[in-house]
Amino acid sequence: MTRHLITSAIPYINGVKHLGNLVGSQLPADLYARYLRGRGHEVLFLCATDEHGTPAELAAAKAGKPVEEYCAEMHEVQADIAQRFGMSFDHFGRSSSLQNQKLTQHFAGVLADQGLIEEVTEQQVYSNTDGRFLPDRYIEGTCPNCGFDSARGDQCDNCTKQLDPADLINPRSTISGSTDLEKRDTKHLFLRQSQMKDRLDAWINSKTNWPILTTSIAKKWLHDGDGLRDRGITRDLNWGVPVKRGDADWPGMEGKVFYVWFDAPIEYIACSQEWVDAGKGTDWQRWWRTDAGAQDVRYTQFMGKDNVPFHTLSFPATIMGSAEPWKLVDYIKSFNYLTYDGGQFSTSRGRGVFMDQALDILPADYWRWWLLSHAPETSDAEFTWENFQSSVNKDLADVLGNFVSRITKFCRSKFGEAVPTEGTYGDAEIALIDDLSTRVTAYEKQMDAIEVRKSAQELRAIWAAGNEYLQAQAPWTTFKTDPDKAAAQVRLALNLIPLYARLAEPFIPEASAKMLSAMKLSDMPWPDDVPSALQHLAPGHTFEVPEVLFAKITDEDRDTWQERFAGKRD
Ligand code: B3M
Ligand code: ZN
Repeated sequence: MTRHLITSAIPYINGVKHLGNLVGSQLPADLYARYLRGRGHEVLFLCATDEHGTPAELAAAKAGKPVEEYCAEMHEVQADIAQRFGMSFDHFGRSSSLQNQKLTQHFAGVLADQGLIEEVTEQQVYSNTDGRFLPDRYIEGTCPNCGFDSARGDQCDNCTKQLDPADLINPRSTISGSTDLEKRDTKHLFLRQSQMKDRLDAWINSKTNWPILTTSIAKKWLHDGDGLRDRGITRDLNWGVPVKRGDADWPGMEGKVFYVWFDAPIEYIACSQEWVDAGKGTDWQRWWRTDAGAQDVRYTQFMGKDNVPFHTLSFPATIMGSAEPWKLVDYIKSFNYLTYDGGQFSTSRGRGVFMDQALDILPADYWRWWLLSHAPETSDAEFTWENFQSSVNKDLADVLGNFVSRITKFCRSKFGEAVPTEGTYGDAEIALIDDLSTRVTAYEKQMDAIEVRKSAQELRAIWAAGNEYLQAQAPWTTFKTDPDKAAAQVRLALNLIPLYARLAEPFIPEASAKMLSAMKLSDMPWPDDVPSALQHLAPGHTFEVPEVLFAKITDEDRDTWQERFAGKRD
C-alpha cells in the first residue's frame, strides 16, 4: 500500500467547462483516484477553481458582477457539476483562498531570499483608450512563433508557446479592440528560472517513464525554445494575490498582484491546507513536506498539453528554487485535445457539449465511458455523435447492461431471486475463470500505467468474455436437459456481476453502485484473486433484477443532439 497524491489541473473559474476540458484533466484523474482507492491505497485527490488573472476579471466584467462575487458563484456551479459527474475529490478548493494567498507570498519570499527574484523595470503594453496596462488575456495578436492570429498575451493556444504581451505582432486590446497601444515602463518581479535550467534539465531527463507527450513539450521549451528565460511573476491588475515578500510589504510593488500562473499551481498545496481547515483531514504536511513523511508519497498530476510547460518547468522551478523540502511531482500524465464533430469546441459560438448540458441529456456514466475509452492520449481525438451512440449502445447497453439483465431475469424465472445452489463447474466454467484471471491482471497493468484507452479496452474485453460464455453455454437451453448444470452456469454468471461492478467502478461509478445494490452487496473487495472473487455471492444469496442499466441512444436522439450542439455559424 502506497500513499498517492493526485491533482487535476485546476479549471479556470470563467464558465462551465466543455467535455474536452473534462477528459484532459479531472476525469482521468478521477479514474485513477478511484482505481487506487479500490486497490486499497491511501489517496488524496485534489482539485480547485483557478480564480485569479485576466480570465476571471474579463468573465466577471462580462457578467456585470464584482469579481469576488462572480468567483464565489462560479465556484459553487463548478463544484456542483463536478460532483454530478462523479468527481471524487477529497477537496475542491479555491485558488483565491487565504491559504493560497499566504503560501504564494511565502514562496515569493523564500525565492527572493535564495536570490532567484529580480526586480525589473520593463516596458509593458499600455492602452491609451482603456487607460490601463494590458497583461495576458487583455491583449491578443499574432503569435511570433507560429503565426496564429488570435494568440493571447500569455500563451499561444495553437502552439502552446508561453508569450509575453510585448511579443505579439499586431496587438489589440480585448477590452475595447483598440490598437492605440504604447509601451510604458512598469516594475515587475521576475523569477530567474534560467538559473535552474541545468537542474530542471537533469530532473526531466531522469523521468524516462513519463509519457512522451509530457517530456517532449518540456524538452522543447528547455532546449530549442526560450521557455526558460526569466519570467515576470507579477502583473498590473487589481484581482489576485497581493505582492508581498512573505508577510512583509514589497517596496515598489504596491497595488500589484502575482501572475495567475505563479499562484495557481501553489494552490495544489494550499488546497490540502483548505482540506484540513475544512475538517476533512489532518496533517497536510505528510502529503507535501519531505521532512514530514511525503518522501513516501507518489504524486501524479493530470493536465492538457497546453498546461505542460507550467508543470514541467515553472512550478518545479518554484519548488526547487525555494530550497525547502516540498514534494515534487513523480508522474505527469498529459493529454492531447478532444475536437468536436469536425472542428473545435467553442464557448463563444456555443459549439460542442459543455458539462452541464451533457448531464441534462444523459447520466454521467454514459459520458465518462465514451470520454475515457476515447481519451486523446497519443493524438487528438474527435467526438462525433455517431461514435458516441455506437459506443454507448454496444459497450454499455448490449454488452454490459444486457448481460446483467439477461442473467438476472433468467435466474428469477427458473430459480427465483437467489443464487442457485445445485451443480458443479465443468471445463467451460474453469476456462472462463482462467481467462478472466489473465484479463484482470492485464487490466490492472494498464490502470497502474494510467493507459486510459487500453484500460477501457481490457475492461470491455472482460465484459465481452462473460457475454460470450453465456451465449455459448446458453443456460436457457441447458436447463431443458440438465437443470443442475444450468444452475452452476447461472451461479457463475451471477457472480460476474459484482466482479464487473468492482472493476468498472472507476469508469462508471453510478452503474457500478446499481449493480452492487441489485446483488444486495454494500461493498465488493478488489478481485486480487479472481477464482475466490467469483465465489463472493454464495449459493442462496438473494438479489433483485435491476432496472435497465443503460438505455440505448436512438437515431432520433442522436440527430436532435447533433443539431442542438452544432453552435451558431459565424
Ligand atoms: N487553469 C488552465 C486550464 O484550465 C489552468 C490550469 C491551472 S493548473 C495549475 O486549462
Ligand atoms: Zn503560436
